[in-house]
Amino acid sequence: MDKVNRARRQVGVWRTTAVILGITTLGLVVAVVFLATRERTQPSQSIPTCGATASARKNPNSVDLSEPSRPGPFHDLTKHEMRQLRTFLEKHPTIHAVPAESATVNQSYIYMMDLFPANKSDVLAYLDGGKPQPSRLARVIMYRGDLEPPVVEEYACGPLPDVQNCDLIISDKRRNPIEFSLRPIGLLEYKAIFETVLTEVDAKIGYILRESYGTSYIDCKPSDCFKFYPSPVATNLVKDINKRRLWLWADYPVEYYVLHPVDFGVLAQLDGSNPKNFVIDKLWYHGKLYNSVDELIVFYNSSGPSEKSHISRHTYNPSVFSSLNLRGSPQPEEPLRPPTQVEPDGKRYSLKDRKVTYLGWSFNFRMSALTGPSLYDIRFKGERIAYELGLAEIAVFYSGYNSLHRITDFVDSGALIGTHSKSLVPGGDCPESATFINQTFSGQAVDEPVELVRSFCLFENNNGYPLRRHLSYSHYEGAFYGGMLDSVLTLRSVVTVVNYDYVFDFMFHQNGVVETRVMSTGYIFPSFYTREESPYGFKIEDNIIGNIHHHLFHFKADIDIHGTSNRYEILNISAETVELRQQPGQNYHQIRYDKILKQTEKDALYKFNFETPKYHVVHNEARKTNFDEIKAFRIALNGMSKQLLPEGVDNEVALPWARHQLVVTKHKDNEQVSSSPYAMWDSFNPVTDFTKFYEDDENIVDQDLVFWINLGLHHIPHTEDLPLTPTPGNHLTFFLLPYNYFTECPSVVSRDHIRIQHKDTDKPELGVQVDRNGNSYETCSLPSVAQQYEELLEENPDVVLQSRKDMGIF
Ligand SMILES: *[C@@H]1O[C@H](CO)[C@@H](O)[C@H](O)[C@H]1NC(C)=O
Ligand SMILES: *[C@@H]1O[C@H](CO)[C@@H](O)[C@H](O)[C@H]1NC(C)=O
Ligand SMILES: *[C@@H]1O[C@H](CO)[C@@H](O)[C@H](O)[C@H]1NC(C)=O
Ligand SMILES: *[C@@H]1O[C@H](CO)[C@@H](O)[C@H](O)[C@H]1NC(C)=O
Ligand SMILES: *[C@@H]1O[C@H](CO)[C@@H](O)[C@H](O)[C@H]1NC(C)=O
Ligand SMILES: [Cu+2]
Repeated sequence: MDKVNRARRQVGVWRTTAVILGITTLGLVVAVVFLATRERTQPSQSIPTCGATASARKNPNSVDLSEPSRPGPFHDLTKHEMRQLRTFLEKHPTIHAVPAESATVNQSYIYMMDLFPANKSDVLAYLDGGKPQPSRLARVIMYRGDLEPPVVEEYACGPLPDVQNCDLIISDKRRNPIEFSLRPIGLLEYKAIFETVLTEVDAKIGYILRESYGTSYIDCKPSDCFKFYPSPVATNLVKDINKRRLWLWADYPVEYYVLHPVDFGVLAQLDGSNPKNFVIDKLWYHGKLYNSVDELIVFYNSSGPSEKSHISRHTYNPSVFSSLNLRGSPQPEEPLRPPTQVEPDGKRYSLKDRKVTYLGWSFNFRMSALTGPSLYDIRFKGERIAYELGLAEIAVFYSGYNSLHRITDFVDSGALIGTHSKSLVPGGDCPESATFINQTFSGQAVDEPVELVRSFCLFENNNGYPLRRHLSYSHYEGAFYGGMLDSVLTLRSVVTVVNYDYVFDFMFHQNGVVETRVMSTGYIFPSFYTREESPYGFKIEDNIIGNIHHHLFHFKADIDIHGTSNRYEILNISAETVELRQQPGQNYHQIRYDKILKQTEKDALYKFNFETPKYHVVHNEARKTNFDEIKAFRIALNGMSKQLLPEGVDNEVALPWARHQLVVTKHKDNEQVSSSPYAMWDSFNPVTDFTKFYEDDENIVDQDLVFWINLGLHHIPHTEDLPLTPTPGNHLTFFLLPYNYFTECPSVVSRDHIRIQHKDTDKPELGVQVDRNGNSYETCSLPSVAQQYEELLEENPDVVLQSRKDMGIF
């Protein structure tokens, strides 16, 4: 007998001894455990089954995507409401909006119409108190190019759909009217820029462009002409609230143009509302800034070839580094389709009037044109957990040597976040089984409402990992298995703001957890390579460096735990020194937690510190657990980021929300949004100053609380960001987790759960049974793998639980 066999036999002997010992010494206890287990898991006769039985019943879930004639308080503006509102605005004696088709920058025209959510107290009185539904209002953004000086005006108009009034929105949290220079870029302005500034560029220095780059803007083959990438210069950089400056950077029109910059850009001056006054302010050429066209011409005409650019475009070919074509040798070698999601018994969620129900969950959702996706009235098992949960702002701050990247600080509300969510592709963006949902916005150049197709997708999938599981393999441990995959419902939208794509997911787990996630993908925004750019990025292709930048995302979570009277506490984790006791006189160190109640808004400002770990929990003091503990939800932040720029200068002023990872404020109806569509430009004097939300330092004990969450990441692009930034590694998430809220994990009710135990606990050798809670493979034609697995267990139950063989491992 060799050593290995001898060792095996010894282990076997030891095992047998241990088991006999176990059974004899712990016999009583084990028997009790077995009895209890058996009692709890007798399959109930009343459990219906899927498959045969189910086909006699009907899956009660349904999906209805039609637009309601009587929309609820959270529903976005319907087409009917938008049409009515537009007619009203065109007839209004002082607003007198012009029809979109004929509008010019110097007229009064409708920039955007969006739902203006009713005040929370009125909506709660309707939802919970049986009061009538509050009237629906719209927020209308009017561009008043017709006024002197031109301004932007925000109106609240209602009641919808038969509008009676439009009133300027007056609030101490948002100034109104707003300087015209701060308005989001619109289609009309863009058109005007091409007709003025860029046409002037071509007329005056087209020859420089053609000599330096082989193309220009107008006098070129259409498929060859430069495309221009816009980058706003916020007002704090020019120290003047009325100055509107926009860099336009030249890129070759190769898929994808942003990855093909040259070293030429124009700073456009777009003051006022008359496009005739749109002119060239400055230019960047070959690593230097020029104060005027003439200055550039004089330099250029008197310079030798070495002081000029000589760049030729990448010709488009299917394998150019920036294209999205398959290249290299394909994998797998043969076409084999990827795994896919199936819903064997149909949908387990319902959708009607933008309200979703799913395995105990319900919520409403919308897509604000201004701030993007938002969820309302999120409930689990009938109890409201959050009144509102949604995106508030997206920002990305760049650095660089060249004058454009140096000033580029995008605050994406200024590009209307919601309107960039469309055209989700089944199999590419969402599982094929998903429900795709259109979204309607008011148009800028057309009177009719614009329906963006497949703006959201809604799907249930299993994450491929267990929500929970435990295996007690051996007799001694009790011999049972219980586990279930984490099947979740996801509401997804992907916002494409020019080059970047942001994937926003709201996920509902069966254990009462809401997960909010953002992932970034899309193209990076690189600059033309020069040696001076090296502190700001790696050279990743012939002519480009990927400039370092900081992504930031702001979310609003209006959490309501058992009503609106809530407390925010931290569970403060610290190390303590205690006596070891068993070694008298010797100290020992361990961790503990202390509850700290946050009293005021300023007291609650949170900056993450690795040295002081803590939990953030929210509860209603009047509703404790059976054990008199806090019955709470926990806010867990996975994706916090530190904003390094100094506070109060430059464009940092536009995002004071990025100063803290978490801010808790008392709910106010006029503090609906932490940012504004003017934040891209308004850093000289922000229209909405988030610090005002907490500067009054109000008491937040037993109040209606709003949690403002900031996630982010620094991005130093690298070659594998070509062609697109991949999402793995940049998932930023936060969770709302029940925390002593339920008496046990609410997923215990899930039929997804699989339990395996011995058919007879006293006679394990008879084998095991698999309880699928009505989803038995015999009646439900489960995937054949499940059937094969159960057949395998019949043959050899030791595959899952210790039954006949002694495996020889503890
Ligand atoms: C969504 O938009 C597409 C394209 O316009 C249209 O065919 C489809 O009917 C729309 N879906 C709904 C539910 O209106
Ligand atoms: C408004 O702009 C249009 C073209 O952009 C121009 O033809 C018209 O004269 C302007 N009107 C006024 C009052 O400036
Ligand atoms: C610069 O050179 C261009 C092209 O040779 C010529 O048309 C233009 O008149 C020159 N301008 C000046 C100011 O020298
Ligand atoms: C909270 O914990 C930190 C360590 O994480 C400790 O320094 C601090 O004293 C604690 N505060 C309270 C009030 O317990
Ligand atoms: C909503 O609340 C704001 C701020 O408290 C108030 O000014 C406004 O009148 C309220 N709106 C309605 C429709 O009651
Ligand atoms: Cu990035």
